[in-house]
Amino acid sequence: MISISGRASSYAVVFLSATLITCDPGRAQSIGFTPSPSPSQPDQGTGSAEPAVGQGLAVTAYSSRPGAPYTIYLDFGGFSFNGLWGGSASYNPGVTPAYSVDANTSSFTATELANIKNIWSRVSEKYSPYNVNVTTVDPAVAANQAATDAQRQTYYDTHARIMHTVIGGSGGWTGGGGVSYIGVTPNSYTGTGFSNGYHTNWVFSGQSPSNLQFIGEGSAHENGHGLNLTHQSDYSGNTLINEYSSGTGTGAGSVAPIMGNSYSSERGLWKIGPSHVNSTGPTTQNDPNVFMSSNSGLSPFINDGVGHTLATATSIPLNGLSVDFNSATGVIVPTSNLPTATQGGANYTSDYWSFSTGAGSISLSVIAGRESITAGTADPGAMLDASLEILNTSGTVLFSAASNSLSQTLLPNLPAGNYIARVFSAGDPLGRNFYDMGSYFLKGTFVAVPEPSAALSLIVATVVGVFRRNKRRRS
Ligand SMILES: [Ca+2]
Ligand SMILES: [Ca+2]
Ligand SMILES: [Zn+2]
Repeated sequence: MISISGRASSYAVVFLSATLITCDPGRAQSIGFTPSPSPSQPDQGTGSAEPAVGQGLAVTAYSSRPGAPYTIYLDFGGFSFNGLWGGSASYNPGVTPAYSVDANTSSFTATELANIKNIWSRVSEKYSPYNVNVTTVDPAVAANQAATDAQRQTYYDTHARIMHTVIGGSGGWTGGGGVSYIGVTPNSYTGTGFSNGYHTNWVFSGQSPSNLQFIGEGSAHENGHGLNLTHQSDYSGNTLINEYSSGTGTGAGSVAPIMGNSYSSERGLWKIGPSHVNSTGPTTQNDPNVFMSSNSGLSPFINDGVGHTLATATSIPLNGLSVDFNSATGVIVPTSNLPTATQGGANYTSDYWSFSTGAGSISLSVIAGRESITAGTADPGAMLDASLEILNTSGTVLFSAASNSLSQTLLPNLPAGNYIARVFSAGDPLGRNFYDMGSYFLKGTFVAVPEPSAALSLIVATVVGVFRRNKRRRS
């Protein structure tokens, strides 16, 4: 657990029709909560002390999967919430200022803009297996429904499959590192929930605005709630030890559940594990399975367009003799759209890439993660423990690199010929019940292939020339 603003930070979570949980590690408490129209809960703090500035600041447009059925809109520009969140007097969000590292919330610095892209990429990676567009583009603007923040809010709530994540402020109005309703994303709210702002959630970046892992993991976490997940917890028998599991801790090789506390682990991952639901004891929660089974239109997992069999291998795109890492990209996902197990590479798709090389030493690397910040370099926040094999065209494995490492490199000396590179998931090799899926790209260099057709032409031309010279001599 890392400390944010001098105290342990965590995410508050609100169950739409059940229980409000105010989450501070070690003293989780539950308070009965009934959503609107019965806002009868004790006031937990009034309004926001944030300055009313910075609303609607323009950010660079980024979209991870344009056209996907689900949208997670990351709103860094500031937002003025209209009314009481969920219709509850306990939740008076008021104005959230724009995301800011410095004291000026009325404009973005170059650092803040770079941080925004970094955070967007981190959240995009978490949702890379899913048909979700993580974007900084306001769908309400695209719909011409953004004359005011109140109109924007109405647009979000009345459209299914949208979440609006406000990233800014310190959250004094509710506490925790972020807050969201559970299971609201697939619905539209035009009846009892109308104007309650169910499609708006918050990540309180002001608590630690330069901690991009906190903000990125937090944004993925809150939207996990919107898509119907509760917390991944640690139990001893039926006794709750940590509501927010921090997995295997920190440092190289560490993993933690996105739906727990993944602020400090090497990887924050989707998990099968004991969840904490209404203090009733552990209930197994299979994160991606819940996503797929409870969000209409989200299934199936995405198809990255790379051949998934030997026979349908995709040619590795090249720049000369080097792999074109900008387009040699893919996403490894579970083979089942309702996955039941994390362990074993066979539970995930493989990507088959074909290439030709001349005789000699080649290099080929699979690098886990996205590369939207610097092409050819992994963005922070990669999820996949990638593995790599080189096969002959009959499918026999010639070389393999499959250590407990996110990225792998092979440097074989190959006879000239055609080969297949297979990228696949290590498949939770340590059996920790974390899904090993996510994006990757390839890098590498091959050896020039001899040009048989050109050489043949040369030979023919030479023979013809010799023949003609001979004829001339005779004549
Ligand atoms: Ca600023
Ligand atoms: Ca690996
Ligand atoms: Zn939470």
